[in-house]
Amino acid sequence: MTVTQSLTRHLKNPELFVDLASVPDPTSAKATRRFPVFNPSTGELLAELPDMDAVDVAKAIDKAQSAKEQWAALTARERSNTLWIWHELILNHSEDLAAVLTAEMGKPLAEAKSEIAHAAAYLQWYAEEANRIYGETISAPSNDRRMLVIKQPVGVVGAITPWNFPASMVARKVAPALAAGCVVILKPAEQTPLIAGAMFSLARMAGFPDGVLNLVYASEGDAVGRELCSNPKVRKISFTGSTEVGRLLMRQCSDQIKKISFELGGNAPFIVFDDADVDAAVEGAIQAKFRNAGQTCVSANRLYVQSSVHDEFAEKFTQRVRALRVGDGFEPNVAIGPLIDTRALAKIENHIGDAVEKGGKIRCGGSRIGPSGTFFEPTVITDVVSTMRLAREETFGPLAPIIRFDDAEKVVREANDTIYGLAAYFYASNLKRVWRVAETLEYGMVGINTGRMSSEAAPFGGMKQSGIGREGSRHGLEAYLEMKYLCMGGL
Ligand code: TXE
Repeated sequence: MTVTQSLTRHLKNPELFVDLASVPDPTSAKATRRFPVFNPSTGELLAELPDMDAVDVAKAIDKAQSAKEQWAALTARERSNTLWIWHELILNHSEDLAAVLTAEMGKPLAEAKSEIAHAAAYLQWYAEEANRIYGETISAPSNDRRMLVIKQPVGVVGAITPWNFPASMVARKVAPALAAGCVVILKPAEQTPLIAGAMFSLARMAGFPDGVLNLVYASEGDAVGRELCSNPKVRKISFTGSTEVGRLLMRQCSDQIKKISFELGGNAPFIVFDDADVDAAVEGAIQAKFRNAGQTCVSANRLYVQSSVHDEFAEKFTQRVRALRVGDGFEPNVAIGPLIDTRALAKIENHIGDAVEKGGKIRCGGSRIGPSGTFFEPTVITDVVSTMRLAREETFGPLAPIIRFDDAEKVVREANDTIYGLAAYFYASNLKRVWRVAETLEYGMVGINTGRMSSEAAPFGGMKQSGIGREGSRHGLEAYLEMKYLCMGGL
Protein backbone atom coordinates (compact mmCIF):
# COMPACT_ATOMS: atom_id res chain seq x y z
CA MET A 1 0.00 0.00 0.00
CA THR A 2 1.12 3.56 -0.67
CA VAL A 3 -0.32 6.34 1.43
CA THR A 4 0.06 9.87 0.05
CA GLN A 5 0.81 13.18 1.70
CA SER A 6 -2.83 14.18 1.04
CA LEU A 7 -3.75 11.77 3.83
CA THR A 8 -0.77 11.97 6.18
CA ARG A 9 -0.87 15.78 6.43
CA HIS A 10 -4.13 15.43 8.38
CA LEU A 11 -2.62 13.03 10.92
CA LYS A 12 -0.76 13.59 14.18
CA ASN A 13 0.74 10.14 14.05
CA PRO A 14 1.16 9.25 10.36
CA GLU A 15 3.49 6.33 11.14
CA LEU A 16 0.63 4.35 12.57
CA PHE A 17 -1.26 4.55 9.32
CA VAL A 18 1.71 4.12 7.05
CA ASP A 19 2.18 0.86 8.92
CA LEU A 20 -1.12 -0.19 7.38
CA ALA A 21 0.87 -1.48 4.45
CA SER A 22 1.58 -4.63 6.38
CA VAL A 23 -1.96 -5.29 7.59
CA PRO A 24 -2.94 -7.49 4.66
CA ASP A 25 -0.17 -9.92 3.90
CA PRO A 26 1.52 -8.06 0.99
CA THR A 27 2.79 -11.25 -0.55
CA SER A 28 -0.71 -12.66 -0.88
CA ALA A 29 -2.08 -9.93 -3.14
CA LYS A 30 -1.12 -9.63 -6.75
CA ALA A 31 1.76 -7.15 -6.46
CA THR A 32 0.98 -5.45 -9.74
CA ARG A 33 -2.72 -4.68 -9.18
CA ARG A 34 -3.56 -1.65 -7.10
CA PHE A 35 -6.68 0.46 -6.71
CA PRO A 36 -6.89 4.14 -5.76
CA VAL A 37 -8.75 5.78 -2.88
CA PHE A 38 -9.71 9.42 -3.37
CA ASN A 39 -10.85 12.26 -1.12
CA PRO A 40 -14.37 13.02 -2.45
CA SER A 41 -14.11 16.68 -1.35
CA THR A 42 -10.93 17.47 -3.25
CA GLY A 43 -10.43 14.61 -5.67
CA GLU A 44 -6.93 14.08 -4.21
CA LEU A 45 -5.41 10.61 -4.26
CA LEU A 46 -5.11 9.36 -0.67
CA ALA A 47 -3.72 5.88 -1.14
CA GLU A 48 -3.28 2.94 -3.45
CA LEU A 49 -4.16 -0.46 -2.10
CA PRO A 50 -3.56 -4.04 -3.19
CA ASP A 51 -6.55 -5.26 -5.17
CA MET A 52 -7.23 -8.71 -3.83
CA ASP A 53 -8.98 -11.47 -5.74
CA ALA A 54 -10.75 -14.74 -4.95
CA VAL A 55 -7.46 -16.59 -4.43
CA ASP A 56 -6.39 -14.05 -1.80
CA VAL A 57 -9.80 -14.35 -0.13
CA ALA A 58 -9.46 -18.14 -0.01
CA LYS A 59 -6.07 -17.71 1.70
CA ALA A 60 -7.57 -15.31 4.24
CA ILE A 61 -10.34 -17.84 4.91
CA ASP A 62 -7.75 -20.59 5.50
CA LYS A 63 -5.88 -18.32 7.88
CA ALA A 64 -9.09 -17.59 9.79
CA GLN A 65 -9.96 -21.28 9.88
CA SER A 66 -6.58 -22.13 11.39
CA ALA A 67 -7.04 -19.48 14.14
CA LYS A 68 -10.62 -20.49 14.92
CA GLU A 69 -10.00 -23.06 17.62
CA GLN A 70 -7.36 -21.03 19.43
CA TRP A 71 -9.67 -18.00 19.68
CA ALA A 72 -12.74 -20.01 20.66
CA ALA A 73 -10.74 -21.87 23.34
CA LEU A 74 -9.90 -18.68 25.25
CA THR A 75 -12.05 -17.79 28.22
CA ALA A 76 -14.71 -15.15 27.76
CA ARG A 77 -12.70 -12.92 30.08
CA GLU A 78 -9.59 -13.24 27.90
CA ARG A 79 -11.53 -12.34 24.74
CA SER A 80 -13.15 -9.46 26.57
CA ASN A 81 -9.76 -8.13 27.73
CA THR A 82 -8.41 -7.95 24.18
CA LEU A 83 -11.55 -6.14 23.01
CA TRP A 84 -11.06 -3.66 25.88
CA ILE A 85 -7.48 -2.96 24.80
CA TRP A 86 -8.65 -2.39 21.22
CA HIS A 87 -11.35 -0.03 22.55
CA GLU A 88 -8.73 1.97 24.48
CA LEU A 89 -6.44 2.19 21.45
CA ILE A 90 -9.30 3.45 19.28
CA LEU A 91 -10.11 6.15 21.85
CA ASN A 92 -6.45 7.13 22.14
CA HIS A 93 -6.18 7.53 18.35
CA SER A 94 -9.67 8.93 17.79
CA GLU A 95 -8.48 12.27 16.36
CA ASP A 96 -6.43 10.57 13.65
CA LEU A 97 -9.12 8.00 12.97
CA ALA A 98 -11.70 10.78 12.51
CA ALA A 99 -9.33 12.54 10.11
CA VAL A 100 -8.95 9.36 8.02
CA LEU A 101 -12.73 9.04 7.94
CA THR A 102 -13.27 12.63 6.80
CA ALA A 103 -10.51 12.35 4.21
CA GLU A 104 -11.82 9.22 2.50
CA MET A 105 -15.57 9.59 3.03
CA GLY A 106 -16.04 13.38 3.15
CA LYS A 107 -18.27 13.68 6.22
CA PRO A 108 -17.73 16.75 8.46
CA LEU A 109 -15.00 16.21 11.05
CA ALA A 110 -17.46 16.61 13.95
CA GLU A 111 -19.61 13.79 12.52
CA ALA A 112 -16.49 11.70 11.93
CA LYS A 113 -15.50 12.15 15.60
CA SER A 114 -18.93 11.11 16.73
CA GLU A 115 -18.78 8.05 14.47
CA ILE A 116 -15.43 6.99 15.96
CA ALA A 117 -16.95 7.37 19.45
CA HIS A 118 -19.91 5.26 18.29
CA ALA A 119 -17.56 2.60 16.90
CA ALA A 120 -15.65 2.55 20.20
CA ALA A 121 -18.96 2.21 22.06
CA TYR A 122 -19.66 -1.05 20.18
CA LEU A 123 -16.27 -2.38 21.25
CA GLN A 124 -16.98 -1.41 24.84
CA TRP A 125 -20.46 -2.92 24.76
CA TYR A 126 -19.28 -6.25 23.35
CA ALA A 127 -16.19 -6.37 25.59
CA GLU A 128 -18.73 -6.36 28.42
CA GLU A 129 -21.21 -8.63 26.66
CA ALA A 130 -18.52 -11.27 25.98
CA ASN A 131 -18.80 -12.16 29.67
CA ARG A 132 -22.57 -12.60 29.51
CA ILE A 133 -23.08 -15.50 27.13
CA TYR A 134 -25.61 -17.60 28.97
CA GLY A 135 -27.12 -21.02 28.31
CA GLU A 136 -30.26 -22.57 29.80
CA THR A 137 -31.31 -25.53 31.86
CA ILE A 138 -34.72 -26.96 31.06
CA SER A 139 -36.99 -28.90 33.44
CA ALA A 140 -36.94 -32.34 31.86
CA PRO A 141 -40.21 -34.28 31.48
CA SER A 142 -38.67 -37.27 33.36
CA ASN A 143 -36.26 -37.51 36.30
CA ASP A 144 -33.70 -39.71 34.56
CA ARG A 145 -32.77 -36.93 32.12
CA ARG A 146 -31.16 -33.49 32.24
CA MET A 147 -31.67 -31.02 29.42
CA LEU A 148 -29.41 -28.05 28.70
CA VAL A 149 -28.81 -25.42 26.04
CA ILE A 150 -25.27 -24.17 25.44
CA LYS A 151 -24.09 -21.39 23.12
CA GLN A 152 -21.05 -21.76 20.89
CA PRO A 153 -19.40 -19.52 18.28
CA VAL A 154 -20.66 -19.87 14.71
CA GLY A 155 -17.05 -20.08 13.43
CA VAL A 156 -15.59 -18.26 10.42
CA VAL A 157 -17.56 -15.11 9.54
CA GLY A 158 -17.41 -13.12 6.30
CA ALA A 159 -18.31 -9.45 6.82
CA ILE A 160 -18.92 -6.91 4.06
CA THR A 161 -19.33 -3.25 5.03
CA PRO A 162 -20.48 -0.09 3.19
CA TRP A 163 -18.90 3.34 2.80
CA ASN A 164 -21.47 5.50 4.63
CA PHE A 165 -20.43 4.55 8.20
CA PRO A 166 -17.16 2.80 7.46
CA ALA A 167 -15.89 2.78 11.06
CA SER A 168 -19.01 1.99 13.08
CA MET A 169 -20.15 -0.70 10.62
CA VAL A 170 -16.82 -2.48 11.09
CA ALA A 171 -17.14 -2.32 14.89
CA ARG A 172 -20.82 -3.32 14.84
CA LYS A 173 -20.01 -6.56 13.03
CA VAL A 174 -16.52 -7.43 14.22
CA ALA A 175 -16.95 -6.73 17.95
CA PRO A 176 -19.91 -9.11 18.57
CA ALA A 177 -18.32 -11.75 16.33
CA LEU A 178 -15.08 -11.65 18.36
CA ALA A 179 -16.95 -11.55 21.66
CA ALA A 180 -18.86 -14.67 20.63
CA GLY A 181 -15.59 -16.46 19.82
CA CYS A 182 -15.82 -16.20 16.01
CA VAL A 183 -13.01 -15.26 13.61
CA VAL A 184 -13.60 -12.75 10.82
CA ILE A 185 -12.70 -11.88 7.24
CA LEU A 186 -13.73 -8.29 6.56
CA LYS A 187 -14.11 -6.63 3.18
CA PRO A 188 -14.63 -2.87 3.56
CA ALA A 189 -16.23 -0.79 0.80
CA GLU A 190 -13.82 0.11 -2.00
CA GLN A 191 -14.47 3.85 -1.48
CA THR A 192 -13.51 3.77 2.23
CA PRO A 193 -11.04 0.98 3.01
CA LEU A 194 -8.52 3.13 4.92
CA ILE A 195 -10.42 3.50 8.18
CA ALA A 196 -10.92 -0.28 8.33
CA GLY A 197 -7.18 -0.69 7.78
CA ALA A 198 -6.42 1.79 10.54
CA MET A 199 -8.78 0.03 12.96
CA PHE A 200 -7.28 -3.37 12.12
CA SER A 201 -3.81 -1.93 12.60
CA LEU A 202 -4.84 -0.98 16.15
CA ALA A 203 -6.44 -4.40 16.62
CA ARG A 204 -3.11 -5.98 15.83
CA MET A 205 -1.49 -3.79 18.49
CA ALA A 206 -4.23 -4.88 20.90
CA GLY A 207 -2.98 -8.44 20.60
CA PHE A 208 -5.59 -10.44 18.71
CA PRO A 209 -3.87 -13.67 17.64
CA ASP A 210 -2.79 -13.92 14.02
CA GLY A 211 -5.66 -15.00 11.76
CA VAL A 212 -8.48 -13.94 14.10
CA LEU A 213 -9.08 -10.71 12.15
CA ASN A 214 -8.41 -10.70 8.43
CA LEU A 215 -8.76 -7.74 6.11
CA VAL A 216 -9.39 -8.08 2.39
CA TYR A 217 -9.04 -4.99 0.20
CA ALA A 218 -10.71 -5.14 -3.20
CA SER A 219 -11.75 -2.64 -5.84
CA GLU A 220 -15.16 -4.31 -6.19
CA GLY A 221 -17.25 -6.73 -4.17
CA ASP A 222 -18.25 -9.41 -6.64
CA ALA A 223 -15.27 -11.80 -6.54
CA VAL A 224 -14.83 -11.47 -2.77
CA GLY A 225 -18.55 -11.97 -2.16
CA ARG A 226 -18.65 -15.08 -4.35
CA GLU A 227 -15.72 -16.68 -2.52
CA LEU A 228 -17.09 -15.85 0.94
CA CYS A 229 -20.52 -17.24 0.02
CA SER A 230 -19.29 -20.37 -1.76
CA ASN A 231 -16.39 -21.39 0.50
CA PRO A 232 -17.78 -23.98 2.93
CA LYS A 233 -15.36 -22.95 5.69
CA VAL A 234 -17.26 -19.65 6.02
CA ARG A 235 -20.29 -20.31 8.20
CA LYS A 236 -21.91 -16.91 8.23
CA ILE A 237 -22.16 -13.76 6.10
CA SER A 238 -22.87 -10.40 7.70
CA PHE A 239 -23.60 -7.70 5.14
CA THR A 240 -24.61 -4.04 5.19
CA GLY A 241 -25.33 -2.42 1.85
CA SER A 242 -27.93 -2.21 -0.88
CA THR A 243 -30.98 -4.48 -1.01
CA GLU A 244 -29.92 -5.45 -4.53
CA VAL A 245 -26.56 -6.88 -3.39
CA GLY A 246 -28.32 -8.43 -0.36
CA ARG A 247 -30.59 -10.39 -2.74
CA LEU A 248 -27.56 -11.57 -4.71
CA LEU A 249 -25.67 -12.68 -1.58
CA MET A 250 -28.74 -14.52 -0.32
CA ARG A 251 -28.91 -16.48 -3.58
CA GLN A 252 -25.18 -17.22 -3.40
CA CYS A 253 -25.52 -18.47 0.19
CA SER A 254 -28.51 -20.66 -0.58
CA ASP A 255 -26.53 -23.68 -1.82
CA GLN A 256 -24.97 -24.12 1.60
CA ILE A 257 -27.85 -22.68 3.65
CA LYS A 258 -25.26 -20.33 5.09
CA LYS A 259 -26.29 -18.15 8.03
CA ILE A 260 -26.87 -14.52 7.12
CA SER A 261 -27.38 -11.16 8.82
CA PHE A 262 -28.35 -8.38 6.43
CA GLU A 263 -28.88 -4.68 6.99
CA LEU A 264 -30.10 -3.25 3.69
CA GLY A 265 -31.81 -0.22 2.21
CA GLY A 266 -34.65 1.80 3.73
CA ASN A 267 -37.34 4.31 2.83
CA ALA A 268 -38.01 5.89 6.22
CA PRO A 269 -41.22 7.88 6.70
CA PHE A 270 -41.09 10.85 9.08
CA ILE A 271 -44.64 11.82 10.12
CA VAL A 272 -45.57 15.09 11.82
CA PHE A 273 -49.09 14.91 13.26
CA ASP A 274 -51.19 17.97 14.14
CA ASP A 275 -50.59 17.46 17.89
CA ALA A 276 -46.79 17.54 17.48
CA ASP A 277 -44.39 20.12 18.86
CA VAL A 278 -43.54 21.63 15.45
CA ASP A 279 -40.21 23.19 16.48
CA ALA A 280 -39.02 19.89 17.93
CA ALA A 281 -40.19 18.10 14.77
CA VAL A 282 -38.19 20.52 12.60
CA GLU A 283 -35.01 19.81 14.61
CA GLY A 284 -35.70 16.07 14.54
CA ALA A 285 -36.21 16.16 10.77
CA ILE A 286 -32.96 18.08 10.24
CA GLN A 287 -31.10 15.36 12.18
CA ALA A 288 -32.92 12.41 10.63
CA LYS A 289 -32.61 13.77 7.09
CA PHE A 290 -29.29 15.57 6.79
CA ARG A 291 -26.88 13.63 8.99
CA ASN A 292 -24.12 12.26 6.75
CA ALA A 293 -25.57 14.35 3.87
CA GLY A 294 -28.64 12.09 3.90
CA GLN A 295 -26.49 9.05 3.13
CA THR A 296 -27.83 6.85 5.91
CA CYS A 297 -30.11 3.85 5.68
CA VAL A 298 -32.30 5.40 8.42
CA SER A 299 -32.46 8.81 6.70
CA ALA A 300 -35.94 10.36 6.66
CA ASN A 301 -36.78 9.74 3.01
CA ARG A 302 -40.42 11.00 3.07
CA LEU A 303 -41.68 13.76 5.35
CA TYR A 304 -45.46 13.50 5.86
CA VAL A 305 -46.90 16.62 7.51
CA GLN A 306 -50.55 17.02 8.56
CA SER A 307 -52.36 19.91 6.82
CA SER A 308 -52.95 22.13 9.85
CA VAL A 309 -49.22 22.30 10.68
CA HIS A 310 -47.88 21.83 7.14
CA ASP A 311 -47.15 25.45 6.22
CA GLU A 312 -45.54 26.31 9.57
CA PHE A 313 -43.38 23.17 9.42
CA ALA A 314 -42.39 23.69 5.75
CA GLU A 315 -41.44 27.32 6.39
CA LYS A 316 -39.36 26.69 9.53
CA PHE A 317 -37.75 23.56 8.10
CA THR A 318 -36.77 25.29 4.84
CA GLN A 319 -35.22 28.15 6.80
CA ARG A 320 -33.11 25.71 8.80
CA VAL A 321 -32.06 23.83 5.65
CA ARG A 322 -30.98 27.05 3.90
CA ALA A 323 -28.60 27.69 6.80
CA LEU A 324 -26.80 24.32 6.49
CA ARG A 325 -23.27 24.95 5.27
CA VAL A 326 -21.95 22.66 2.54
CA GLY A 327 -18.23 22.07 2.06
CA ASP A 328 -15.05 20.12 2.70
CA GLY A 329 -15.46 18.18 5.94
CA PHE A 330 -12.19 19.57 7.29
CA GLU A 331 -13.50 23.17 7.16
CA PRO A 332 -15.10 24.53 10.34
CA ASN A 333 -18.90 24.68 10.71
CA VAL A 334 -19.58 22.50 7.69
CA ALA A 335 -22.81 20.52 8.15
CA ILE A 336 -22.95 18.74 4.79
CA GLY A 337 -19.98 17.16 3.04
CA PRO A 338 -19.80 15.86 -0.52
CA LEU A 339 -21.78 12.90 -1.81
CA ILE A 340 -19.75 9.74 -2.09
CA ASP A 341 -19.50 9.73 -5.90
CA THR A 342 -21.00 10.97 -9.17
CA ARG A 343 -23.43 8.03 -9.24
CA ALA A 344 -24.99 9.40 -6.04
CA LEU A 345 -25.22 12.85 -7.64
CA ALA A 346 -26.98 11.42 -10.69
CA LYS A 347 -29.50 9.61 -8.45
CA ILE A 348 -30.51 12.75 -6.53
CA GLU A 349 -30.80 14.76 -9.76
CA ASN A 350 -32.96 12.06 -11.26
CA HIS A 351 -35.27 12.08 -8.22
CA ILE A 352 -35.58 15.89 -8.29
CA GLY A 353 -36.22 15.95 -12.05
CA ASP A 354 -38.96 13.34 -11.76
CA ALA A 355 -40.63 15.20 -8.84
CA VAL A 356 -40.58 18.59 -10.58
CA GLU A 357 -42.00 17.07 -13.75
CA LYS A 358 -44.90 15.66 -11.70
CA GLY A 359 -45.69 18.94 -9.88
CA GLY A 360 -43.19 19.09 -6.99
CA LYS A 361 -42.02 22.61 -6.00
CA ILE A 362 -38.41 23.25 -5.01
CA ARG A 363 -38.37 25.41 -1.84
CA CYS A 364 -34.58 25.55 -1.58
CA GLY A 365 -31.53 23.92 -3.15
CA GLY A 366 -31.94 21.64 -6.14
CA SER A 367 -28.51 21.93 -7.79
CA ARG A 368 -24.94 20.73 -7.76
CA ILE A 369 -22.39 23.10 -6.26
CA GLY A 370 -19.34 23.98 -8.36
CA PRO A 371 -18.29 22.69 -11.74
CA SER A 372 -16.51 19.63 -10.33
CA GLY A 373 -16.73 17.56 -7.17
CA THR A 374 -19.82 15.93 -5.71
CA PHE A 375 -21.30 18.69 -3.55
CA PHE A 376 -25.07 19.12 -3.70
CA GLU A 377 -27.28 21.79 -2.15
CA PRO A 378 -29.51 20.58 0.67
CA THR A 379 -32.92 20.56 -0.97
CA VAL A 380 -36.54 20.79 0.16
CA ILE A 381 -39.40 19.94 -2.19
CA THR A 382 -43.09 20.44 -1.32
CA ASP A 383 -46.28 19.37 -3.13
CA VAL A 384 -44.88 15.87 -3.25
CA VAL A 385 -47.15 12.88 -3.86
CA SER A 386 -46.44 9.27 -2.98
CA THR A 387 -46.13 8.14 -6.58
CA MET A 388 -43.03 10.22 -7.27
CA ARG A 389 -39.77 8.34 -7.46
CA LEU A 390 -38.26 10.22 -4.50
CA ALA A 391 -41.04 8.86 -2.29
CA ARG A 392 -40.79 5.27 -3.58
CA GLU A 393 -37.00 4.84 -3.66
CA GLU A 394 -34.19 5.60 -1.23
CA THR A 395 -32.51 8.83 -2.45
CA PHE A 396 -29.45 8.55 -0.18
CA GLY A 397 -28.70 12.25 -0.43
CA PRO A 398 -29.61 15.69 1.01
CA LEU A 399 -33.12 15.81 -0.44
CA ALA A 400 -36.20 16.28 1.78
CA PRO A 401 -39.59 15.75 0.12
CA ILE A 402 -42.63 17.02 2.05
CA ILE A 403 -45.99 15.32 1.55
CA ARG A 404 -49.13 17.03 2.92
CA PHE A 405 -51.75 14.74 4.50
CA ASP A 406 -55.20 15.05 6.12
CA ASP A 407 -56.17 11.57 7.26
CA ALA A 408 -54.13 10.32 10.24
CA GLU A 409 -55.16 6.66 9.73
CA LYS A 410 -54.45 6.69 6.01
CA VAL A 411 -50.98 8.19 6.42
CA VAL A 412 -49.76 5.21 8.44
CA ARG A 413 -51.01 2.86 5.71
CA GLU A 414 -49.18 4.99 3.15
CA ALA A 415 -46.03 4.99 5.30
CA ASN A 416 -46.16 1.18 5.34
CA ASP A 417 -46.70 0.95 1.58
CA THR A 418 -43.08 0.15 0.66
CA ILE A 419 -40.91 -2.93 0.29
CA TYR A 420 -38.67 -1.53 3.05
CA GLY A 421 -39.09 -1.66 6.81
CA LEU A 422 -35.99 -0.30 8.50
CA ALA A 423 -36.68 2.96 10.38
CA ALA A 424 -39.69 5.24 10.83
CA TYR A 425 -40.14 8.43 12.84
CA PHE A 426 -43.16 10.33 14.03
CA TYR A 427 -43.95 13.37 16.15
CA ALA A 428 -47.19 13.48 18.18
CA SER A 429 -48.24 14.12 21.77
CA ASN A 430 -51.57 12.33 22.21
CA LEU A 431 -50.67 9.17 24.10
CA LYS A 432 -53.30 7.01 22.47
CA ARG A 433 -52.12 8.07 19.02
CA VAL A 434 -48.45 7.57 19.98
CA TRP A 435 -49.07 4.01 21.08
CA ARG A 436 -51.31 3.06 18.12
CA VAL A 437 -48.99 4.52 15.48
CA ALA A 438 -45.89 2.96 17.09
CA GLU A 439 -47.55 -0.46 16.99
CA THR A 440 -48.91 -0.11 13.45
CA LEU A 441 -45.73 1.03 11.68
CA GLU A 442 -44.11 -1.97 9.98
CA TYR A 443 -40.54 -0.99 10.78
CA GLY A 444 -37.75 -2.53 12.83
CA MET A 445 -37.04 0.79 14.54
CA VAL A 446 -39.42 3.62 15.36
CA GLY A 447 -38.30 7.04 16.64
CA ILE A 448 -41.04 8.75 18.64
CA ASN A 449 -40.46 12.49 19.04
CA THR A 450 -36.79 12.01 18.16
CA GLY A 451 -34.80 12.07 14.94
CA ARG A 452 -31.92 10.04 16.24
CA MET A 453 -32.05 6.55 17.73
CA SER A 454 -28.97 4.55 16.82
CA SER A 455 -27.24 3.08 19.88
CA GLU A 456 -24.92 0.19 20.65
CA ALA A 457 -27.38 -0.80 23.41
CA ALA A 458 -30.35 -1.25 21.04
CA PRO A 459 -31.19 -3.75 18.29
CA PHE A 460 -30.60 -2.14 14.88
CA GLY A 461 -32.20 -3.75 11.83
CA GLY A 462 -35.23 -4.00 9.64
CA MET A 463 -38.36 -5.83 8.60
CA LYS A 464 -39.40 -6.76 5.03
CA GLN A 465 -36.70 -6.20 2.40
CA SER A 466 -34.62 -4.03 4.74
CA GLY A 467 -32.85 -7.03 6.16
CA ILE A 468 -32.57 -10.08 8.34
CA GLY A 469 -31.42 -10.07 11.96
CA ARG A 470 -30.36 -7.29 14.29
CA GLU A 471 -27.04 -5.68 15.20
CA GLY A 472 -26.12 -4.07 18.53
CA SER A 473 -27.38 -5.02 22.00
CA ARG A 474 -27.48 -8.63 23.23
CA HIS A 475 -29.41 -9.56 20.06
CA GLY A 476 -26.37 -8.62 17.97
CA LEU A 477 -24.29 -11.12 19.94
CA GLU A 478 -26.80 -13.95 19.45
CA ALA A 479 -26.32 -13.56 15.68
CA TYR A 480 -22.80 -15.01 16.07
CA LEU A 481 -23.75 -17.88 18.38
CA GLU A 482 -25.03 -21.37 17.63
CA MET A 483 -27.51 -22.87 20.04
CA LYS A 484 -26.81 -26.47 21.00
CA TYR A 485 -29.25 -28.63 22.96
CA LEU A 486 -27.66 -31.28 25.22
CA CYS A 487 -29.71 -34.11 26.63
CA MET A 488 -28.10 -36.33 29.26
CA GLY A 489 -29.95 -39.60 29.93
CA GLY A 490 -29.69 -42.65 32.21
CA LEU A 491 -29.44 -40.60 35.41
O1 TXE B 1 -24.03 -0.27 -2.33
P1 TXE B 1 -23.46 -1.76 -2.48
P2 TXE B 1 -23.59 1.04 -3.11
C1 TXE B 1 -27.92 1.73 -0.60
C2 TXE B 1 -28.17 3.19 -0.94
C3 TXE B 1 -27.20 3.46 -2.02
C4 TXE B 1 -27.24 2.15 -2.78
C5 TXE B 1 -26.03 1.85 -3.61
O2 TXE B 1 -29.49 3.34 -1.44
O3 TXE B 1 -27.59 4.54 -2.86
O4 TXE B 1 -27.37 1.17 -1.77
O5 TXE B 1 -24.83 1.99 -2.84
C6 TXE B 1 -20.07 -4.58 -1.62
N1 TXE B 1 -20.92 -9.16 -3.77
N2 TXE B 1 -26.98 1.56 0.50
O6 TXE B 1 -23.50 0.79 -4.58
O7 TXE B 1 -23.07 -1.99 -3.89
C7 TXE B 1 -19.37 -3.27 -1.87
O8 TXE B 1 -18.05 -3.51 -2.30
C8 TXE B 1 -20.46 -8.85 -2.54
C9 TXE B 1 -27.55 1.37 1.80
O9 TXE B 1 -22.39 1.57 -2.47
O10 TXE B 1 -24.46 -2.66 -1.85
C10 TXE B 1 -19.50 -2.62 -0.50
O11 TXE B 1 -18.52 -3.16 0.37
N3 TXE B 1 -20.31 -7.59 -2.11
C11 TXE B 1 -26.55 0.92 2.77
C12 TXE B 1 -20.89 -3.07 -0.03
O12 TXE B 1 -21.20 -4.23 -0.80
C13 TXE B 1 -20.62 -6.59 -2.96
C14 TXE B 1 -25.18 1.42 2.67
C15 TXE B 1 -22.01 -2.05 -0.26
O13 TXE B 1 -22.10 -1.72 -1.62
C16 TXE B 1 -21.10 -6.85 -4.26
C17 TXE B 1 -24.72 1.52 1.30
C18 TXE B 1 -21.25 -8.20 -4.66
N4 TXE B 1 -21.70 -8.54 -5.87
C19 TXE B 1 -25.64 1.62 0.29
N5 TXE B 1 -21.33 -5.66 -4.87
C20 TXE B 1 -27.03 0.89 4.20
N6 TXE B 1 -27.82 -0.14 4.53
O14 TXE B 1 -26.66 1.73 5.01
C21 TXE B 1 -20.99 -4.70 -3.98
N7 TXE B 1 -20.55 -5.26 -2.84
